[in-house]
Amino acid sequence: MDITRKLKIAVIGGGASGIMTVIKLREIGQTDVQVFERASEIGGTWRDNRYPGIACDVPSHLYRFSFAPNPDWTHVCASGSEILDYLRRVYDDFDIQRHVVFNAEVKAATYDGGRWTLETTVGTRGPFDVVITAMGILRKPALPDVPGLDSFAGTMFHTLHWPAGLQLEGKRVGIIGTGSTATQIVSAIVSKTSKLSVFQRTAQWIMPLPNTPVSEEEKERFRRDPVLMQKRYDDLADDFNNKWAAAIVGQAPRVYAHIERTCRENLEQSVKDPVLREKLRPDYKVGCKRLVMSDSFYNAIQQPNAELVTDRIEAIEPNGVRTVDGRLHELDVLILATGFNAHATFEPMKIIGRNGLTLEDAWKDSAQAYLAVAIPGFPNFFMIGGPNSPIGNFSFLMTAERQCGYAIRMIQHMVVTGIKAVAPKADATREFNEAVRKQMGSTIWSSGCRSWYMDKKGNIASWPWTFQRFEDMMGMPELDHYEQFDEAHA
Ligand code: N01
Repeated sequence: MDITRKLKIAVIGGGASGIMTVIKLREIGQTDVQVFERASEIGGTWRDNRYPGIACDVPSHLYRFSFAPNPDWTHVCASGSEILDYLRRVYDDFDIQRHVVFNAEVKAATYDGGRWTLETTVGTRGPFDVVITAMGILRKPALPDVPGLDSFAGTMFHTLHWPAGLQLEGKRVGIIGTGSTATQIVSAIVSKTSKLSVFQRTAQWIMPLPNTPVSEEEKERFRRDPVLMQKRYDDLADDFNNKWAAAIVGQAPRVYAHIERTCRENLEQSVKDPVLREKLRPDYKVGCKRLVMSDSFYNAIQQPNAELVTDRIEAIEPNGVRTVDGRLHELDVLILATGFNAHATFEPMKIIGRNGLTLEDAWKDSAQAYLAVAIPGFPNFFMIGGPNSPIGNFSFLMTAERQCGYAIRMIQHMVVTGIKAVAPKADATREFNEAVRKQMGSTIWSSGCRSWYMDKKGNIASWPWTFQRFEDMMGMPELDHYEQFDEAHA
């Protein structure tokens, strides 16, 4: 047995979790790692989303890799470009470039004889002993299912494809949607437009989150005192994981009551016109849909040139949006802030596991994984952001680090035992998913609303337990839930 055995490892995706995976693999001596990135630069969601007002609504001192503190965050919540700069810095500091193949979209991954071969847009690559997917969750835009979408004569785009240099000054702009993306955009552009029509299908609960600048003195304190910076991270993590996330899954009723009261008061106190206030009042429980964090949206929607349109959209026409009351809202620009399909996990990539089993077949009823990280019949294939990852409760970077840590532990196990391939057992996977389903019924996400957490069948694809449970499960793989394959390499 060779405990220094080097595996050949493919990572799919060069966003935050892909970069982190390379760093973590190198820490355990696994240096033969190739990252396949479909674009020509790193950054994932923070590279692709370039809309005005983009920022992370998780506080910056928490929204960073645990191993790469940053004393220089300029705001409580960093802008998209600041986060992208941070990721680029980590990428350079940790010398990740030598691992990355750019413009290499993975079209197919096939397991055969104990190894994986990838078909990419730059050719066939492999074989690899292990594949780790780090492709993000919100990649595939969801377009609105309204008639006439293609007939619009003005400028129309999904928020993921914000046109560089788009001028909105003096334009009549419409935006469909009132989720986290739309509310950031509305606040950022309302003062530029001559008229902004916001098409709301469902009102959102909004938690006020003042995004104040970080003073130079505070940055300097963090530069001088890494312990202080770590304490800020730990305090935020405690608030986020043990209070906020616990409240969302019903484990902290007092915290939940506080969140609910804050959202309700925000609406009462921020919106003066009672008619508008009622239009903005959701009819479902706080936290059922992902909360919007904003201290500027209510102000923006009350500007004289802004209009909240709550009549349903009947059709898109060349000159604008027609609502069911017969009114045509004439527009020059139409922004589709209609979110993402979070359940098309790997589409359009084809994945073929052991004995020719396709992922399409394995997931024909619904996308189910073992602990959100591995799939029966697909050995040595680990996912960051797989089905039932905690998308609705934890900060994604914290999730990604723990899921990556799980894959690393499984890889170390294979190395020290000499086992060639492992995949979770079907019954362990079934039991996990049954437990998820049972628990999900008691979460706030199941309390009667439509959200992007739900797949087409109404299954909610999140993690219905506490952060501590997630951390424990990711920290200690149950090896008897796995089967081993000692397959001869072809
Ligand atoms: O998408 P969404 P998003 N006609 O799905 C509406 C993350 N994020 O891009 O509620 C009319 O939340 C839809 O209406 P309804 C974050 O996790 C993070 O805004 O389904 N309307 C809804 O209002 C977030 O949750 C940050 O009735 C239609 C909107 O479009 C996730 O991304 C910032 C429609 C879609 O909202 C997704 O947010 C931004 C139709 N046919 C985003 N179809 C951070 O700050 C859809 N809608 C970290």
